[in-house]
Amino acid sequence: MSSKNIESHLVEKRVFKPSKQFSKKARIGSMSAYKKLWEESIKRPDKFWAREAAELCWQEPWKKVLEWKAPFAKWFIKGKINVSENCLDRHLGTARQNKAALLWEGELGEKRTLTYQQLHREVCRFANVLKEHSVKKGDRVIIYMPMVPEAAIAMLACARIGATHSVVFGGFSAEAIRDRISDSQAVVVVTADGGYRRGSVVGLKKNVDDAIKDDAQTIRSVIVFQRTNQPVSMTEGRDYWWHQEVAKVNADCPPAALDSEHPLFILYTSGSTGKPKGILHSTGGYLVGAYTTSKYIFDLRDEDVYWCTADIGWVTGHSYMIYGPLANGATSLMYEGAPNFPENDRFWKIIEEYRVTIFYTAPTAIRSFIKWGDHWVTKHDLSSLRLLGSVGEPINPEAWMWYHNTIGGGRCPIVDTWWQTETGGIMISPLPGAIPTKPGSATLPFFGVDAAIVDDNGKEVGPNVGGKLVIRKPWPSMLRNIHGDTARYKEAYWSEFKGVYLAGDGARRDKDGYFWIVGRIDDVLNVAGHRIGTSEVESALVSHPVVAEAAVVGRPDELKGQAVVCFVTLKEDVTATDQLRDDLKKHVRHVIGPVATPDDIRFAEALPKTRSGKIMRRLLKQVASGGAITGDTTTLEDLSILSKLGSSED
Ligand code: 7RM
Repeated sequence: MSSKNIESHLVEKRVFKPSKQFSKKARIGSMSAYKKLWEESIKRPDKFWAREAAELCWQEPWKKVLEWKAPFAKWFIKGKINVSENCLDRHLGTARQNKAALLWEGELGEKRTLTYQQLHREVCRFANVLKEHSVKKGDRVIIYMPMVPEAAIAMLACARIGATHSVVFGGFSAEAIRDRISDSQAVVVVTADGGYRRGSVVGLKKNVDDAIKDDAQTIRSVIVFQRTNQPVSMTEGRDYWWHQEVAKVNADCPPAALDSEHPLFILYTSGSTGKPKGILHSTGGYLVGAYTTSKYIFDLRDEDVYWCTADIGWVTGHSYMIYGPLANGATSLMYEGAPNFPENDRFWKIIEEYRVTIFYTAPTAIRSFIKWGDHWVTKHDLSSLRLLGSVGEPINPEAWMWYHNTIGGGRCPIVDTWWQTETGGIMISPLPGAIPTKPGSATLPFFGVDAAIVDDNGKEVGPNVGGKLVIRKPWPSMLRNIHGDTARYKEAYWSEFKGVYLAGDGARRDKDGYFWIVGRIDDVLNVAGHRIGTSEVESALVSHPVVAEAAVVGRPDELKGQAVVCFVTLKEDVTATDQLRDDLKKHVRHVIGPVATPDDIRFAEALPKTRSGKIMRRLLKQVASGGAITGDTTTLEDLSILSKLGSSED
């Protein structure tokens, strides 16, 4: 996919201007309005961000907008603010009080609506439960939940009392939970008996049990929401039922006055080494970022029904299902399950039924919809849609056009939003009423974002020259650190170019200054929108007793963007069999989780290495893609290895 994208800006002539009708109503309704505000936001960031931040409610005003001692930023210095108050209390006593905050649909078709008032009540009660379990300001809480309103309630409850949440995606394994508990030193886990996925039950509580069975580490309590009613084991004095705990407390819980820089959450994401990075986000700056981007990019209105299909286990679920939309007083739809359950048209059924107006999903999902066929779409009335969004990986122009025509009926602008766990909020994206779109381009930077493409020396490159994507100024929702590892924070993002944020993506700009993101330049794969470090998969493989060495690379995949291909050498006297291949796949699933399941395992006699012993991933990528070996192989230690790297079908 990405290789097609590299050229697409050179051949892509199609430009889609926002319709007059859309622009007239939009907050930013013209290119000149965008440019004017963007320039102000870059030249006078204090002024721009102070105006945006003033739309939120602060318990104490800030004294200074920004303090930047690279690579450490502080935003809204000395300001006191509470995220849950801004997402909930702020709308009470207004016309939004009885408006739906969350519309929820379970995979089995159950429906729940929580108004702002109801959500506020549930959040206050659960915050009191956390307090009863001695959770204090600054303590970490792991949330390992299915997509149910209680996941959002748990997050907002943490935010209310100043506990730092760390949501662990339900597709991660017991070992992944264990690692995150140990890294974050969390005191409580919030989970559920199980969750539904494509009709079957995922045993979340069982995974938590496995994670802490030998050693609970710092965990004092496990609070279990009852979702599936399947039997689970409950350990006396450690495990508590959600419904029993909330029955014991009242709904009176004032929002804590938190410093603007107080850590709101840690979210683990893959990097170039085996250990995931705990990306740390702040309270005030993060919220201002999520609020402002949601307001301008999704152009949220009170009458919208907004649906972001991301799981809360990913940053998109944090910023654009919960915090951004609720801070704007919007109605956010949450769907528990799979897009093809019970049939391939589940998403379109939901859009039709709830009259969804804004739909935000990932290119990998779009490519599946294309494959399943238009008839699943055309039998539904999608005329309520007015705006579409894409996130997670580059969207190929063909998928963009299909999204535009078949889902958007040719009338909805598409916002292709580039950002990362680290950036907290959208960085490069069209403003739907202002910026003409081109299929495959995330277009132009958001307010306050000083994005550029530079060469290896940090020098900005000219139009249509590829390079590294960097951000040259701090922004409110930027990560503040890697939890417990300041050295890695400096090294990973700020060491290549001094004082400049290195995104880890390759990109170019066209003659109109539009950004075309190519993909990661580090050893991170993007599999169906999930970030997976090749070294994480490699360490999982070598942790298996028969594996001597492993190298993992990505192969372009029509649906998932990239597929995980593993080259494995076995210890002496171990025979490569299909059974072993399956065992190794299962082993990786067990160690990391289903999201990292290898697509292909190839047994090799040896791996191609340079004389200094570095695995030549470039060659392996070519072998994995079935392409001819091209380029320089002069540093290859043993050329005969290349011919021996068979395919998995051997
Ligand atoms: C939000 C999210 C981040 C990585 C990022 C890119 C890729 C995300 C786009 C994109 C091209 C996009 N956070 N990426 N959005 N590439 N166009 N619109 O995805 O931390 O999980 O991943 O995803 O490579 O660095 S993430």
